[in-house]
Amino acid sequence: MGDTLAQKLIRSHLVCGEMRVGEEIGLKIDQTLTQDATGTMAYLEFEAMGVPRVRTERSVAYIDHNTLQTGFENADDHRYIQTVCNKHGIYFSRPGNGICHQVHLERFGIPGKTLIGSDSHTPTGGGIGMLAFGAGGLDVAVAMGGGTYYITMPKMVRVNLTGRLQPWVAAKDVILEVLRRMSVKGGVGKIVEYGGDGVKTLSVPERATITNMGAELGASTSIFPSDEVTREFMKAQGRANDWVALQPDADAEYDEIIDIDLNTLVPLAACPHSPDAVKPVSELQGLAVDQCCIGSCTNSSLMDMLKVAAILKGKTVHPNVSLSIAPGSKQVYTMLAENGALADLIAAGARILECACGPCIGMGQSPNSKGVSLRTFNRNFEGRSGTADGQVYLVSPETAAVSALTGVFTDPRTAGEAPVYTMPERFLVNDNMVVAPVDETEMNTVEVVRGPNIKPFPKTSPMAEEIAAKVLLKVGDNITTDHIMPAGAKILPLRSNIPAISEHCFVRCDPEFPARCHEEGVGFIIGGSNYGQGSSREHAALAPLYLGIKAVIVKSFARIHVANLINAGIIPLTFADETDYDRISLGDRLALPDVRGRLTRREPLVLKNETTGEEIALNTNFSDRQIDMLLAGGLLDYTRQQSI
Ligand code: MIC
Ligand code: SF4
Repeated sequence: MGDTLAQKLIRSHLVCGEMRVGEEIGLKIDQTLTQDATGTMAYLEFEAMGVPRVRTERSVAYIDHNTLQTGFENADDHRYIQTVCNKHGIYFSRPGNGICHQVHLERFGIPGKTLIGSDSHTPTGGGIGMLAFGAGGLDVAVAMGGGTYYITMPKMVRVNLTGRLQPWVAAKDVILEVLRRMSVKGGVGKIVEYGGDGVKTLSVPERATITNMGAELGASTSIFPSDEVTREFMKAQGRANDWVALQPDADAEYDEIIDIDLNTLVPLAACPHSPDAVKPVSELQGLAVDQCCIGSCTNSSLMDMLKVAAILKGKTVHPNVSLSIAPGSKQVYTMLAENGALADLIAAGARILECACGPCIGMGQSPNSKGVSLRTFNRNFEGRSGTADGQVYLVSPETAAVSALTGVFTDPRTAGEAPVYTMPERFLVNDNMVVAPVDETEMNTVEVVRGPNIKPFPKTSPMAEEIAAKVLLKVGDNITTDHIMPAGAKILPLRSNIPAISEHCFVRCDPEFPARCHEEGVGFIIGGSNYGQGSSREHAALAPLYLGIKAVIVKSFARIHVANLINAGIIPLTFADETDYDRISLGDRLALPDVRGRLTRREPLVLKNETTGEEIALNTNFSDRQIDMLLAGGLLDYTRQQSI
């Protein structure tokens, strides 16, 4: 039996473990990326490890999230990241250069290489055939130091594409269709590999839209083959030499196959508040729209922008709609300016933003109360826009642009001829906003600048013999990292200050949670299925760590979050029988007797509900490495004990 493309890349990067589904495997990482909202912590962790220079082939730090500088904090963090990168051998993409995933695809990604990034949408790189994973900052720090990256060997899903997209139907509609079929937890423990005849009809930016939003499936990653289309893209970026052809073996076997006929797809929208609440746009036709936002790492390529400019050209945005547009990178922005398309956007009344995450992470442009906002982004979790009752729909750039003109939800197929635009043969290449690090021989001349908002990594301690504490929070299914550790313009500047950001932990679910934690000192969290879906932010583990949470017990976890909990030394546990979730209430006193001894001896853990007197069985299928990490008090302590 042959290998799937993902299996081939895993095999060629395998450091340890057996490639058997469900087993832990270790991978060699060729490239890393960070962004500024997770980057400060990642570099503080890297510094704490004491490795002088990065050992990857290429590591890049991007500034794209915290670009709204309403106080000194974000600017201080940018300065810290710039200096720490300069010293330790990391390339620094300055604010203004664009969104990490878009720029990485354009300028640094290489087919066949492994990439991990401290951002859940790192699988965007799968659009050019990279094996790219979102990870916590600590995992990225370890990889920068030359350490192995561990994942659970995933199942393989093949999405078989046939036919060709019809006019007005976009790559966004392909991934929304996959989300409709698989749901936000359908990809957990799986790699989604695209293949079939339809692949060659999709350009690299379109493929990247699809692999980017594979994160919303909960998938480990998504990947496209590297073919002639990829070669053309690399060539247009002046990087033809980096191209290699990559295909799965003809006799590769997949655990699951999904067939999608591109001819039959229609414009789709993910309704509030989940990326898998997908309906045809035609069913929403006529709903009044307050805002449209075009951009984000999912849909901010030159191609997306040119389409939108062609739709808006010579027209005016509807009086009741605010339309914001953020091109994905300096390359995209400059090319739009040079070919006149930017003028068409401005003339139509679009509010042009800098090339950064912006409204996607709640950095400005929050909609009005109960406002209907059509966004080309990838997440529409409740409150993420910054407006608690905002109604965010995820749509293609075509649907957003056409609806911005009509003022109501509009199926773009009703708008006449599809937009005509031409893609240039060459992209404009100018890497003047990427700062190369100093040579190793000069690293001691660089002083790392730390602002007053930058506080050290929270204190960890080895696992206790026994844990006995109250349930300080009980939540339901599909809790996102935006519930656990909200983002937005007010809270994001605290990303380098765990004590301060912890005061916002879970406040959207229960405003009293931080205070209760301070009162009790230690505690448990109980949750439902797919707990921790969404972002890679390790703050969703570090804030609970700081607040004294010792274990999180749920029906099931999302992949990156469970790794972050272990990295932080918090024990992630699942119920052996999901109905036991109902046998625990907020405030119950729970105990994990002899937890240290039992984990050391690889014995199952038993949870005692001391309030009801019941015993509850738990799953404890940790790898030896994970157990050692938990016993040590997390990855940082574990790494200090080992030599990487
Ligand atoms: C997101 O889209 O939620 C973010 C903001 O990019 C996060 C990273 C973060 O929280 O800093 C992600 O996707 O990992
Ligand atoms: Fe930035 Fe939004 Fe992409 Fe996250 S999903 S990296 S916030 S653009």
